[in-house]
Amino acid sequence: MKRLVCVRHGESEWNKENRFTGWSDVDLSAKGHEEAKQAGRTLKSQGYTFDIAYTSVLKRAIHTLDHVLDGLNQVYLPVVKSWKLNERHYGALQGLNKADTAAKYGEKQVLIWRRSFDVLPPLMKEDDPHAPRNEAMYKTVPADELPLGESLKTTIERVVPFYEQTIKPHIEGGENVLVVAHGNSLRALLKFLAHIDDDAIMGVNIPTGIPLVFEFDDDMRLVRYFYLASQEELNEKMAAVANQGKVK
Ligand code: DG2
Repeated sequence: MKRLVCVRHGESEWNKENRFTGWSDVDLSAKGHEEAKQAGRTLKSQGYTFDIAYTSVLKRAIHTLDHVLDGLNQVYLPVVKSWKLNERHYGALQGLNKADTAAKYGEKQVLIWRRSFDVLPPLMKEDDPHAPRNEAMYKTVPADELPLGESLKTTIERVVPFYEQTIKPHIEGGENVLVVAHGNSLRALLKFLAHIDDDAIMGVNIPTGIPLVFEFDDDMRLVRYFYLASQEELNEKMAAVANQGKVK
């Protein structure tokens, strides 16, 4: 049996403040650090070990991975960081409070922006200092590859090729792979791996800090996937994510 384990980073400062985050490079909240440490303890207690880890270039994911590897006593592991695993770019919505945005534009519009398959958010301006093309951390990436806003569809278009070309060969080769990423970059991967259709993916919310395990047969067909948490905890954490787009 071949295996991939994914973890969404722990709660970030902007998750806590209920702000659209996307590629804004905010750190974990105190609760997020604890969630990340707990993810490491859960994996350790259930006997998981890894051969290689992948994460985004955003610090909330990197710091989560650090805690998880520490908990596993596997800080020595090779780690690959790629912008291809970054959160979906939330365009001009980045920084706005989700509940305030729902009060202004309506919960239905916010749900479309957050969860529709192919609707782009309002785009960031090219000369915005926070546009990835103007930020030092992306200076090695050609500007025309860097987004000003992404839908789930366009997020899939960069996450899935990265998975297929870079991550999957390691799983096929029998290595245990860990990916620490984001709510929507992981929804992109989950949609692809589990063949979730464009409508059903709208109802999928990924909780922070809970390991999500994918098991494949020898031909890399998905056999099953499951979270390492009780149904009660999952329901509570998934509902909390879903409710972030409601008027408070
Ligand atoms: C959240 C996800 O990303 O937001 O960008 O605001 O996983 O990096 O915290 P993450 C953001 P929603 O799509 O759930 O609103």
